[in-house]
Amino acid sequence: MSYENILVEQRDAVTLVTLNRPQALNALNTDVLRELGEAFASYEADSSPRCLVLTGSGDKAFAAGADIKQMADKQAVDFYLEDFFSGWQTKVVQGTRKPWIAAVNGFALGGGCELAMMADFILASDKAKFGQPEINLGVAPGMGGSQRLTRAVGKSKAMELCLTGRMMDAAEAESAGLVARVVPHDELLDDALKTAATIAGKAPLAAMANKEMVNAAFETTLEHGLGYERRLFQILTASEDKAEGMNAFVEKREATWKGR
Ligand code: DAK
Repeated sequence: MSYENILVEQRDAVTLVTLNRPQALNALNTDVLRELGEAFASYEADSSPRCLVLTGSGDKAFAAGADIKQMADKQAVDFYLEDFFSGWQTKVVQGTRKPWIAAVNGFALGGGCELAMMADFILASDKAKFGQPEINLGVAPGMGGSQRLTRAVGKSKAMELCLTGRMMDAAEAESAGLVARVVPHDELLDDALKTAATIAGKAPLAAMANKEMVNAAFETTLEHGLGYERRLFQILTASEDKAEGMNAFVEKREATWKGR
């Protein structure tokens, strides 16, 4: 498949997707979102790539938000009729069962921050900046920012960021729990690809199940979450990869995963 607004490369078992509108700080428009949805759908459907990294091109931005120039003249009716940014594309990205990482290499603002927060986790360059500055445009987050940011950093900081529109740097984002790790800017992509390769080397069913059970923690009570985790564990014990993983440990050799 060929894309105009994103780059998609296979690096062994890792798919690297790069938002590619550096002249607009990788601002997200409907074409970018459509292509992103297609790339994630291909990743999900193909069993060979086992982890995905999403990053931004250029030195400044992951994505500086939704494309303000595209939204400026749109009326409420257009947003509604087009189901702008809430159609199948974002559902595909959010609903991906296979693991993926956001490698945030600069500004992640508004929709850019919201996109990064859809990832299983965020690795950030020490130059990254996060924020939900929609209030400066007379609007508010529309793609999950008020919900995911609040779950990640708590009410007080999420509220402060949304109400003031200020950006937080990578160190603050890490200490607030939004970011898994901060790495030097020039090492971000290598680190993200290496981390993704580590995940890609794990048993694929187990990776999916780990992702599913951690995400379940946000949707349910502790008691139900613990039951859910136990059931998924029990299901995994029926897999060929469970037998292989445990036998490999006992036999002191590397496991060879089948994804079954
Ligand atoms: N949209 C369009 N173009 C953008 C952009 C954006 N979000 N951000 C930057 N650019 C463009 C600039 O216009 C400029 O283009 P030229 O003037 O060269 O043509 C180029 O990128 C470089 O930007 P700057 O010259 O401004 O660069 P600086 O380093 O001076 O400043 C900045 C960087 C990131 C601080 C600044 O560009 C900035 O404040 N950008 C806007 C950030 C922002 O407000 N983001 C939130 C956008 S609102 C929805 C769901 C979600 C959303 C909407 C609807 N529905 C479900 C309906 C999401 C909304 C948003 O994300």
